[in-house]
Amino acid sequence: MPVPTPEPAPDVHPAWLPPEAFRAVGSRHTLVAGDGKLVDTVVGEVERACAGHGGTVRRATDEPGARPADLVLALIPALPEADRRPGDAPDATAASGADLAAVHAAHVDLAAVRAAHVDLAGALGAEGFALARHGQVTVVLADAPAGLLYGLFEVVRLGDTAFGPECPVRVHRPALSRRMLDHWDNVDEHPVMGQVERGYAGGSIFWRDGRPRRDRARVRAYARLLAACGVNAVAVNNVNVHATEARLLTDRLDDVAEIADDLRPYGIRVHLSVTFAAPVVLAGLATADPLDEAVRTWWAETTRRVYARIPDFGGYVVKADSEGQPGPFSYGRDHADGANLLAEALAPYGGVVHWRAFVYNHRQDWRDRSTDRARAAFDHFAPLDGRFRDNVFVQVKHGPMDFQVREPVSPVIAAMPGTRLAVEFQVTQEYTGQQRHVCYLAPWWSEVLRYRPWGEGGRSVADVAADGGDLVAVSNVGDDRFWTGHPLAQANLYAFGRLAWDPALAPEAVLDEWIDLTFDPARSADPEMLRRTLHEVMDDSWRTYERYTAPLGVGFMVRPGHHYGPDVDGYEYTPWGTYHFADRDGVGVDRTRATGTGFTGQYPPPWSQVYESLDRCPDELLLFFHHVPYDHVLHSGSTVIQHIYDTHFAGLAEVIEMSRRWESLAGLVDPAVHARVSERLAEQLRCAQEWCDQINAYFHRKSGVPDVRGRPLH
Ligand code: GCW
Repeated sequence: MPVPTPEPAPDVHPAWLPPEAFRAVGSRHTLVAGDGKLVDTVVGEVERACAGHGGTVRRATDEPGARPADLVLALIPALPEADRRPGDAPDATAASGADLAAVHAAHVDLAAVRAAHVDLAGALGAEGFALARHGQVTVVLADAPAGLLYGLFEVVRLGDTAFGPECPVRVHRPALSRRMLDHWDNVDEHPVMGQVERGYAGGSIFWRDGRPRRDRARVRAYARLLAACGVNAVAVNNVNVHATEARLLTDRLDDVAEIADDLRPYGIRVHLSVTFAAPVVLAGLATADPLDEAVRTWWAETTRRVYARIPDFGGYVVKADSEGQPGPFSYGRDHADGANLLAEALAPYGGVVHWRAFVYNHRQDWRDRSTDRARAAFDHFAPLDGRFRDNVFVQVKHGPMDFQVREPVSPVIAAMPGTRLAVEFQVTQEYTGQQRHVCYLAPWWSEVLRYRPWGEGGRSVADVAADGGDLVAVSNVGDDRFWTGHPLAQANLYAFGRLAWDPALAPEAVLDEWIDLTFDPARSADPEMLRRTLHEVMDDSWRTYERYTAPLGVGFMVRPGHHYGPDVDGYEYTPWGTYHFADRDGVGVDRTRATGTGFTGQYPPPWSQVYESLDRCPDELLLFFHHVPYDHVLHSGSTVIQHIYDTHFAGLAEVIEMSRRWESLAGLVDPAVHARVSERLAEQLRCAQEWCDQINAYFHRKSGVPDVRGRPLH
């Protein structure tokens, strides 16, 4: 039975899957070979596409169609064996003319398709697929149903190009086997954090007022969008687990199962954030000590029940001993003890623990210069390397602080060769404009993924994550009609999925894909201008945001609490460990081994030396690693103080230009999208002006150094 595709309310924006994106598939004739739930989803998708565009779809087991197939989507094991000796099988990249003829004959010769690709069988894995063009027929082959689903979405992405001239077989396999989103969604609205902690797109897509939302079509539509960009795992509740949310593990498990049912047809597994104190708060045990026998038994039994209800359940996410969440420290145990307790309970079912490394002292004395929050994750976790069970993923924020617009890569990523690591990104724009500012984050993530902790020639962050680890991001989605509040922030969600599938993709190329799917420029009055302008607005928007906010990697300078807008000293005298130390002479945090906190020593060479050295430290991270006088000369030739003035004026000017460009798209994009983005740009402009003025005024007043260009500094 084909799975019907979800139909959310008509005012919900289709994001990157508008009906037009399916024109190339839906106007053709498709044959599907194979069985399974996800194959049913594939058939449902193609049926819907055909209903809108006039094509047909049939299964290999149906009566032969009247028309030749243009597209074959087939599980290799479902194809009939060719009646030939192995030596006769043509090679995969160059099927013989006879095979080509057979493939595009009215009744596609599926045996010939199989024979042509005999070497791919078993090599594509659980999610991979191969795309080939045989004469007039496009063929997608997979070993397993998920591969067929991803293959279909690749064909959608390619559009008519997928049906172009013959080309060599292209094999696609995800670099990372788990590509996961964490939702910081609360079941009950939290008095301070609301329904979604750090959510900027309305309410939760999963929960409302203490219950699962009744709008299941919306959840299914979300699953569909995620599958189309490659995401295959979702944690459905906040890592800060409050009282109601704790119960999702036990008496509210049916609610989780309901979401799992909605996500499953698109190959997405559900994970749950749990509280480490669960045995105490849910079962009344006297302790949650990970080495206590009764605690172990409780987790084992509770987990058994979870799997009895949700057989494909993914596992637990845990924030322990962090920002007030309970953890093993209360019992004199460490994070390995804690993580292994849950891992042991999950292991019989193939489940995993994502144990977060975001552990630091959030009650720091600001007078104490020796404590360095940047050091904390490494100090806690690196010594535990090798002690975690095989189904534990230590989940590390990509930077050592907290999703600032610029940070170095976390040294933890290079410090735990004996541990599976999940690298964590933040798609929700907590510190990058809160989905009121345009800030396309893929260039930033791409930089992180390509960074080589051991220097040129060594492995990259993406390599480390791919080697037994995974990639996780905090979602930016809510029940807003544009999904992400700012319509252009959809691109960040799309890009996260695509980079997790293939970290080598270029951010501009990913943006191209997103633009083509979402805006269908080919059908607009001016395709070239539409594409170009969207690139102009978005490509460099992360660097623009960096220019008008905290300079040179120093971070924070945001309003405490909600983290929006400038407040240079907002965090300076707080317990949070987020300081810039600006005084009349200079600014920045000395994290050197020679005179500072020693954080640079957490990196392997060459970076331990590069960051230590004032001469070699990259400009953009200078104030993260060094405290320097305002007249310190950067590699760029500018002084620090002049750089601050110049970049802030430049960033503001770029936002003005961005707004002008966006206005020029009126009439070329959906008016509702245009209006929403214009409204957000007005706020971005107001806020960028505020940043520019406050930062410049602040540093002018501190330093007394005038702007060499004589601009107003207030
Ligand atoms: O960046 C901080 C956020 C918190 C968040 C925390 C975390 C879920 O301000 O809201 O809590 O990170 O990552 O756990």
